[in-house]
Order: sequence, then C-alpha cells, then structure tokens
Amino acid sequence: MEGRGRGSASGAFVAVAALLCAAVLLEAAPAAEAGTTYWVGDAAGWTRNVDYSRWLAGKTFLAGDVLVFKYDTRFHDVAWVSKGGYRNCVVSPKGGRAPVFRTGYDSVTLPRGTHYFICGVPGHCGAGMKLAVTVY
Ligand SMILES: [Cu+2]
Repeated sequence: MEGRGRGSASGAFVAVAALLCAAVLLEAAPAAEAGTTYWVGDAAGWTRNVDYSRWLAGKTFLAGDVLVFKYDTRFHDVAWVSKGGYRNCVVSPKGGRAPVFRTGYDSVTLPRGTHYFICGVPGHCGAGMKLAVTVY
C-alpha cells in the first residue's frame, strides 16, 4: 500500500514535469505546432462590425493555442498592443514593442496572460476591431 502510494506520487510528479516541459516547448514552438487553432471571428474573420467579445464567449484559451486573423490587407492589420492601447484604441507598445501583423493571414501563438489585439487602421478599433484574450 505504502509502496503503491509512493509510486503514484512519483508518477504524478513525472506527469507534472512532462506538462511543464510541454508548456515550455509550446511557448517556444512555431504557430503550427501547438494547441487549438481559433479563427478569429469564424467565417466573418477580422473585420469591422463584428462583436469579438461575443465571439470570445464560452471559449477557454490555453498557452500554445493559436489565433488566426484572416482579413483583407487593403483595409486592415493586426496590432498586439498593451491594455491601454486596447482601451484607448491606439497602437501602443506591449512590453516595449507593438508587433503589427499585415499578411492578412496572421497566426499568433498565445502565451499565458491577457493579450490585446486591435486593428491599427484609424477608426476600426472603435468600430469593434478589438480583442482581449485571457490565456491560461
Ligand atoms: Cu481594420
């Protein structure tokens, strides 16, 4: 009994260690490798007049999950901004930089924490092109 208990405890430790390693790998891995892929806005994609808070409802994001922003590059982009940038709809740096994506088909692998994305084209964030994602 005691030996069995010890065995499962070390088994649990191995499982936790494996998960930690996996989490580290997921963070380092390129977008294609890890987690669940979410198409932002589903069929509508990344555009004006979509309620992205509604799109987020009921979804749980884990580190390593991938957001794909699909949009027409003539009209939109995607900026990964600070909380203040999100709130005020300005492309303001997150951690000293504000990555801006412009391919029209941008994959972002999510680290833990809360992350904010807006369209940097004037007026678009105010028209709803903003997304705040909490990642566990
Ligand atoms: Cu836009």
